[in-house]
Amino acid sequence: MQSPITDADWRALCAEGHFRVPGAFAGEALAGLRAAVDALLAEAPHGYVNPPLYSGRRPERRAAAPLPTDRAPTVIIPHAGLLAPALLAPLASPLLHDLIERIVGRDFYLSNTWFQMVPPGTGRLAYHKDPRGSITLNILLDDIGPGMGSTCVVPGTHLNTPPPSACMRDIQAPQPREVDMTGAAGDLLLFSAETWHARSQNRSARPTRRLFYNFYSRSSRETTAWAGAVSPEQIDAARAALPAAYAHLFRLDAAETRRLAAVPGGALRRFGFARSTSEALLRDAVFAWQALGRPVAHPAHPGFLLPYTTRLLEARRFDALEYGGHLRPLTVLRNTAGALRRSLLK
Ligand SMILES: O=C(O)CCC(=O)C(=O)O
Repeated sequence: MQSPITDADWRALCAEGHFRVPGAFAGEALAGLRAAVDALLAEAPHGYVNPPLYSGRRPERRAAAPLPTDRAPTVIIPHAGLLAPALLAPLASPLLHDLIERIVGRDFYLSNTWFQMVPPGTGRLAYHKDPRGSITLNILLDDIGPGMGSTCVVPGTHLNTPPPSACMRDIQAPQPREVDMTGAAGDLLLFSAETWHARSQNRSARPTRRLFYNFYSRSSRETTAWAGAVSPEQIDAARAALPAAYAHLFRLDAAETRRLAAVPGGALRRFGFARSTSEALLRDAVFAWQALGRPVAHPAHPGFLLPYTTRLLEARRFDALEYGGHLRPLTVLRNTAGALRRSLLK
């Protein structure tokens, strides 16, 4: 990354929830990333089966190419940056570090890192939001145009929207306002995991390759996807690949997170800020009401943010009409009945 993003770029990122930095890691940087990925693929040409995230279990190599009927029919190398520290080279950029810190607060974690190749013909991934309090980066390893298996987002939906499961008749279907996060090899793409996002079908004739890096604020999550799934030596090697000032990317301290997660204020505010997921609608609406358009700096811990927030949330106030207007009452009723049935059967 050659230069800091401008104020106009920052405003665009906050308003849209996604942003592209063209050519941020082109040239030699891209060649280094591709070489590291090639070495990983030489060991595991079909990638790995990824156990549930945060299970601490190690991924197992796939013996054969994924089938379109598999749960994740893409070639994935989980924890790629910890298997090949050369893939962490982009994170040594102070400009990028400052940008991530501006979004999620100081001492953030490298929460997850993976490589993904989307074979031609691979179908869509359904719309969802991920838990709050993070930012995801993609580095494109190929030129990727529309309909080539990249992440697609509905711009602006990190603000004032319930989760897609309450708003869309069919979360697998393309949405009218969606945009594919396309670009040239070496481009850096950022998106808020709180936008409505999915993955487009790869209708092209070739596989498309991307690197993913997800960063969590320290107040939003106690651990990382790679904790327990890679060896202590691999973590040491990853830490050593970056400047000493960035060691916080790999530092876990659950007690510190619990201290940061305490939110001052009344019962309603504490209810809203008590979970990272947006799937429980009432709590999600209270969170949005309490968090959107207000300062997210933690009042008791300088440099950190309130749990489950990013600075992108400061862009706009909560708008109950806009939030409620997205809801599909029948979908909400069906999902509520399903959740009730599941909890009664437990
Ligand atoms: O594969 C993709 O582009 C979708 C990424 C995604 O859904 C995520 O990072 O949560």
